[in-house]
Amino acid sequence: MEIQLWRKRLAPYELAVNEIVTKFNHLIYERHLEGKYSPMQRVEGRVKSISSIIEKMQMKNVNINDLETEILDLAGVRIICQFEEDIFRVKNAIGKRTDMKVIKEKDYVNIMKNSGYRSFHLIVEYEVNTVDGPKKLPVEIQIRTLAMDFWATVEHSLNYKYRGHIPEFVQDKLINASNAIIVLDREMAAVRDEILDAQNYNIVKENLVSDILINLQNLYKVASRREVLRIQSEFYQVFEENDIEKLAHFARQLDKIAEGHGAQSLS
Ligand code: 0O2
Repeated sequence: MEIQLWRKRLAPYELAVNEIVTKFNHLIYERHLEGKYSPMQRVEGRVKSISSIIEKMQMKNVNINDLETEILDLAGVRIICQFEEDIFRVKNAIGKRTDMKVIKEKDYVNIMKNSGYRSFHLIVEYEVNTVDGPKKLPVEIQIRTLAMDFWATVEHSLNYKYRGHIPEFVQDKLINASNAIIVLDREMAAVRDEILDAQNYNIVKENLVSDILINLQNLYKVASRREVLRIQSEFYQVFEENDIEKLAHFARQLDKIAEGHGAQSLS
């Protein structure tokens, strides 16, 4: 098939990946705006490269006419979580979405592949609107922890190096590493609440500081320089104290001052 035809055939998948990645990233953004922890840490996506599609078609003996029905990971989205239990929270949340329908699930988290690979896979049906009208297509969503992702990335590059024939002694090491990751993820789960508290604290603090700085910047345009300098030096003092309650109180007071000056609507 000509390269141009490949591109045309893969274009809807490109759109699906872009839309889903944007939607999931927006969920992370909304969580952070609320000063809350997001079970999704990072989202990435890709359309399978033409060479790896051809390789997979040859390996699975798939005819080009059956490409879309036989190869279900032409569009792929990967969600990275911090903790193993987040994988299942994310998977359940995806199951409740109205813009995609789960048509297949593979739990390689609890049932590790022989290679040592662990991840939760979903195939969802997703509709895109193309120039030729609406088109429903499958998208593979892989959900894994940071540690599982590290393992998969390393193993993937080894597979590339050894062209699928990783020597036995390397394979044994990879299985050991995967087992070590199970232990690591369980250990991290035990201190999850502590870690979340610390991270939430940082998110709340970052949001407060960002709001304060925007208000100060806007006040410079409308209030007297002396007043803004006074507020600014008060802010530095409160910031130095590292007390989130005081910082929140300061942010609320500043909000009122900015509102009084009509400074909040300034960009
Ligand atoms: P790439 O280069 O990542 O795209 P099936 O449903 O069994 O008919 P499939 O697609 O082989 O078909 O299913 P599976 O096993 O769920 O694998 C899909 C993808 O999961 C793979 O895509 C990999 O991305 C990942 N994966 C599965 N097994 C392994 C593994 O042992 N190691 C690593 N690193 N990744 C794995 P591709 O097309 O193989 O590769």
